[in-house]
Amino acid sequence: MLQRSTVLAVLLALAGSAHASTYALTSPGLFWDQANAEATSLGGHLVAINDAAEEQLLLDLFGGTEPLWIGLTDRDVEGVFAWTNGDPLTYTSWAPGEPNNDGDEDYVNTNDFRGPGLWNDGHSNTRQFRGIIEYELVPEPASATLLGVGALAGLSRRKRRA
Ligand SMILES: [Ca+2]
Ligand SMILES: [Ca+2]
Ligand SMILES: [Ca+2]
Repeated sequence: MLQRSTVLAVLLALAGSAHASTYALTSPGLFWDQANAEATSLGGHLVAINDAAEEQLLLDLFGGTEPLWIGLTDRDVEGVFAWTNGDPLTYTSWAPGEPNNDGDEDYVNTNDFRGPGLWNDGHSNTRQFRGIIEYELVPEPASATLLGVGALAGLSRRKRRA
């Protein structure tokens, strides 16, 4: 069930938004893999922060003090950080000295202790946070539906004429 705060966050995201995404938080106390799985199971993904404006929006929504998992990892190729949704890495906000891969850290959280919106690579299996879920609103299917309805209407007209 959606929490009231989650609903509010989504409404705020919609109200403010040049971004075609809405956001929510996962359950508390999850390893990165668990947060990733929960986000996916809910039809979203751990957030891909594509620019400074999106980072600021997340700070406005969720604050800057609670460490939160984001969808960035270098678990596939060490040192090559990639968003789980496949977006290109166009923006980063690493805390000073990060990513440092200290003891093989592959999973990224924002709101590192060094400051709001600053990222750190950490271990999935020792740190438990909530994660930020991004739901991307894709306008194309709606347009496609309208086009489809139009095409069907045209088809039925042709059928009637035939
Ligand atoms: Ca995004
Ligand atoms: Ca790493
Ligand atoms: Ca680190």
